[in-house]
Amino acid sequence: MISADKTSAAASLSSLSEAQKGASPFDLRDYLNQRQELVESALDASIEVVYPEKIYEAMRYSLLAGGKRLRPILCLATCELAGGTLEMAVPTACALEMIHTMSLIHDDLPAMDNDDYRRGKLTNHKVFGEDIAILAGDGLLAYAFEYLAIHTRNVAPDRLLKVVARLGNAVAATGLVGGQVVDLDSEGASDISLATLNFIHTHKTGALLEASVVSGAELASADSDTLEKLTQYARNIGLAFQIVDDVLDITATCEELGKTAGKDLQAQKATYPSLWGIEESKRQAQQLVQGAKAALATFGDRALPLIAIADYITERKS
Ligand code: GRG
Repeated sequence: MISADKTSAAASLSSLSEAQKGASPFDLRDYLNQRQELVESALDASIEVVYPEKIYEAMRYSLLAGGKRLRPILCLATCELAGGTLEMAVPTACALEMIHTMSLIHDDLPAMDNDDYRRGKLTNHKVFGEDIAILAGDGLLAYAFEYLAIHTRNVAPDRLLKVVARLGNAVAATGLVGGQVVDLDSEGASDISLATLNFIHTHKTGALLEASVVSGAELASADSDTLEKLTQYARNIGLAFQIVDDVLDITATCEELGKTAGKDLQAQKATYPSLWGIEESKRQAQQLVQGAKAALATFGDRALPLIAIADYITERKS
């Protein structure tokens, strides 16, 4: 797994084209709006409310509660970069958001982070109760795999199988679950090392972001060189994303975040700002983003959406 220090050393923009440096206009806002609309309508159509209504309503409540839709958008972007179509990647994009949403539902439970708000709304267990919230998470996780297996079209079966395995690996003890376990173990400890902090976040946050980036290209039957470069990009933005998340927990308001701000300090959690301070954390995030962009140098203008998304990660306010 990548460390912030190693990646920042690798950051070099010298080989980027003028367009990649930002000389050619790319309207990220317009791009994100269009992609978010596509993802919202695909997610809305993905789950019907049938008997027993309560569980489908709980699943839809969190799945359709907004959010930046970063993971599905990354998956769609890399599928296009690798020569695939949006249609090929939409079911996997939806599955990624289902998995992400289930992890948020479980993360917010009293047994975990015990949060009342998420995406500007009451958390799932506050509305439906803990029992149903656990089941809504389980339902979304299982349905994600069924959904992409049934609805994916025009993708080579061996590539689709690889995507299924990659998503499973990102969720399991090798990914989100493992990261969450070490995070829970580290709560209240004052001597968390950078290596442990990096382990937590490369697993809790980085694993699903990496799966989002790489699976899109995999669906388009990308070659191993492309997959390797996208993996480098993903690891850099994954860590940058978490560093920014930690900074925002200190500097942003509850309204901006749509969830309780200042939770890390309150829970005495080790974070990047607690190890490095806010300014150094921002500098490290910036360097990781430069490293992410450098990994895309050979793709030319095809990489413009991914480059703009990398910049957005450090500039975001929520
Ligand atoms: C996956 C089986 C399984 C269990 C879950 C609870 C848990 C195990 C893991 C925690 C994972 C977690 C909540 C990681 C935090 C990731 C993160 C930075 C979330 C915020 O992502 P954004 O900013 O949120 O993309 P939006 O709301 O915009 O989608």
